Amino acid sequence: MSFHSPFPDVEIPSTSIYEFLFGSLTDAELELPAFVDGPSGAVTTYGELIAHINGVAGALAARGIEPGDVVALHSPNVPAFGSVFHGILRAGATATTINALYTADDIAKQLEDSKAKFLFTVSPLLPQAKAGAEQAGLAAESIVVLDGSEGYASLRDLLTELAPTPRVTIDPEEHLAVLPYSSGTTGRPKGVMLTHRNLVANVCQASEALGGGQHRILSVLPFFHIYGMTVLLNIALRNRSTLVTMPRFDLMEFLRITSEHKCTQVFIAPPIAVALAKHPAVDQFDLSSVELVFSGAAPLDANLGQAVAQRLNCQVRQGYGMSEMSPVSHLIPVNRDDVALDSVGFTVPNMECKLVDPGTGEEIQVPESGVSEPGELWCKGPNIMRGYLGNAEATAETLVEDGYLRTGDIATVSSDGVVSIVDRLKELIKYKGYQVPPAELEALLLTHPQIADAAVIGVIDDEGEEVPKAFVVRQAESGLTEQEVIDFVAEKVSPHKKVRAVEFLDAVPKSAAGKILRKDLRARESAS
Ligand code: AYL
Repeated sequence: MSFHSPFPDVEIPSTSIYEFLFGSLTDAELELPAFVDGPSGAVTTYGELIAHINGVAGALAARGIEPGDVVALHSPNVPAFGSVFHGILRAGATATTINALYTADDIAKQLEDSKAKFLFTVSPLLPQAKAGAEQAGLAAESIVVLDGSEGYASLRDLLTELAPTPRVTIDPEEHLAVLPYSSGTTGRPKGVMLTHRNLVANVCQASEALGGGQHRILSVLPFFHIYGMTVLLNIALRNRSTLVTMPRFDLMEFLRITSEHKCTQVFIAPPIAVALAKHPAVDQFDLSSVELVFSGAAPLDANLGQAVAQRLNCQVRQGYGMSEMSPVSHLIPVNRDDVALDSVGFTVPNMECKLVDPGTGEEIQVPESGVSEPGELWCKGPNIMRGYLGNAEATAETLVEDGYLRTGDIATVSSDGVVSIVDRLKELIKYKGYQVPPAELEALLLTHPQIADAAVIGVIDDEGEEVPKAFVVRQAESGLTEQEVIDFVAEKVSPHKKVRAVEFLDAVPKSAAGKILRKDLRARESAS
């Protein structure tokens, strides 16, 4: 028994994301601030943004980038992100956004897998970008350092070329706009193929529930991740809001910038809610401009959410989704005060969902009153990805019958359509909202000469945060310590992927087919 969004369908224009966001900009709107660089206060107007987007598209075309080519963007949140991101799409190319925390190895893998022909980065990230590009065989001429660096073209260099914007035809249904990387339900990160229509659709589906209208938006959540890309960047630009950017999280800067720029909407992942609810520094700032704090990407504790709402005297709302859904499928609308914060609210317009018993494969009934039994959440709608790049097998496991996407999350639904995420079926770990694919850490652990076998799962630490924990089988007579395992991994991975707890086992529990029985490890963990 499937359930629809309780809201009427919205119209989704059949157009490129550029046309959709900027096609109707008026002369008066060109003067509005699109971006404010939080640290410096520098403003980019909508008029400047459009000029820069067209300039980037022209410069890419002049360098031989054609529709269908992939261009990588590796940058923290700075105003130029918007110009480059939309410039790539304007040229008809596909943007693959790279996590700013990634190591050279991670960068090389994504460049190779996506077959990126060009890379934009920033000077603070150049050492790892350069090493990754070399490993992937990308020449220095194909790298632009936005803020400039000896031996590389800068964004200004590109813009002063004044190369004509190419005329490209974009079929919104087919043309890939972005390729963010996600490990999905299993394995290593894969390129998530999202079309122009996917991106346009999700803006249409989620914008209204977030209040629509013009806002000043504190933008610390990374634009390279789909949350920042759609929910911050694209929805804000569509509504002629102002994005106040921060390249990294620092509580004092976050509070100062929110207060100084009178931000009205603040988007966070749950760890920031802890600081907003508990840190004494919050009282030193005037945060009265804040109307909405919106959390997504990992479960928000309802009490914590309420504490933030009380302390800041604002609304707190939660959303849920996946990179594979562009990403928003569920959220609590701003105009609804009656929805429990431990839920993820309602299915967004134009979507249909069902819950499937992971044991029997049978559909779970939606009750006439009360709350359903838990089941795996399956979703369908115009925001669902086309598949994983070059990976038909993973695509077939995720996009199943009748256009449904298997989320790998366990949910319940109430008779009035409120969905709650109650567990995770898939192996993915979320650390502070960032994806940590256990398969990657397991493969790395197995390269240690004293490790015979390993399995990694997410566990909840003393602060209530999900962290990666490794279960390790040592080689015979090895005296390897827990700390040595932690250090071994920490040296090789980006900070969010560090193993933060270790336990030694005699054997990793496995199925007859050799698959790690993660649920046995989880059961062991909750029993301890
Ligand atoms: P990815 N509660 C519980 N789990 C969540 C939540 C939530 N609110 N949001 C995301 N997840 C988990 O691709 C869940 O396991 O996209 C899901 O399958 O990095 C996985 O994270 C997807 O991870 C918004 C704002 C969605 C943000 C997002 C997040 C996109 C994260 C809707 O309004």
